[in-house]
Amino acid sequence: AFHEDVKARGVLIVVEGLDRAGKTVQCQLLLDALQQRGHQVKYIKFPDRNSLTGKIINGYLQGQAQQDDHSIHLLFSANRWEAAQRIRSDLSNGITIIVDRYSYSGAVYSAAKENPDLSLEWAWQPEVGLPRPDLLLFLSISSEETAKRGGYGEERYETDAMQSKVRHLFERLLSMNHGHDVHLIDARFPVDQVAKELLNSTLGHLSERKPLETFAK
Ligand code: DGP
Ligand code: NA
Ligand code: NA
Repeated sequence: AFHEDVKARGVLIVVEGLDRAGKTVQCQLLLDALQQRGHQVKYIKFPDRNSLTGKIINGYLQGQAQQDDHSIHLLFSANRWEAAQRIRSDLSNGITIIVDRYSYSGAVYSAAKENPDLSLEWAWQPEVGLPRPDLLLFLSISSEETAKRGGYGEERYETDAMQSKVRHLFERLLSMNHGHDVHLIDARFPVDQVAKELLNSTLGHLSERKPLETFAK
């Protein structure tokens, strides 16, 4: 029948969490597991430090350049908008995309600066209109636990004070209903166990046929 010839679109999966929650390792394991099952899957990461905006963001994160809080916020958002068309076309070609950080990091890391003119609500606005993930996998862990994981790196934001604010803002942002599925995954467990949970959460979404949505106003 005609319908069986229509290829299902790919699924947009976002993995979020604090620095050192294990996102990048878990994204890789999920990518491998889905590919082994015969799915076409891609991994992308934000910020993409190689694009034009990404180079500015990289300099900022490494402490080589100062930036106004609002200005750098909008550059991080622009870094996602640069990729939006590509995400749409890959999804419509049946490719599932695993995204390592997205709009949620975008809003909470900027809001955590406690600049009185940069609220969580303000920070969310430039994300409105971006492709909305089908599934958000949040690697849940406290900032005390991540701090025990061999210390942070050298980058801006990798401090106890910042991570603890980020953690609370993630909770606030996730409690606002964005209309998509959110799975909280306990990231304190061993890597294999967390990977199994991520895969189980994902398998239920792999025949996504609803049209892709965007973050609503
Ligand atoms: P990573 O390469 O995943 O370690 O991310 C770099 C750092 O940048 C990390 O501390 C999280 C933060 N970050 C990621 N996306 C955004 C964003 O959109 N806005 C802000 N302000 N920070 C972000
Ligand atoms: Na980091
Ligand atoms: Na990132």
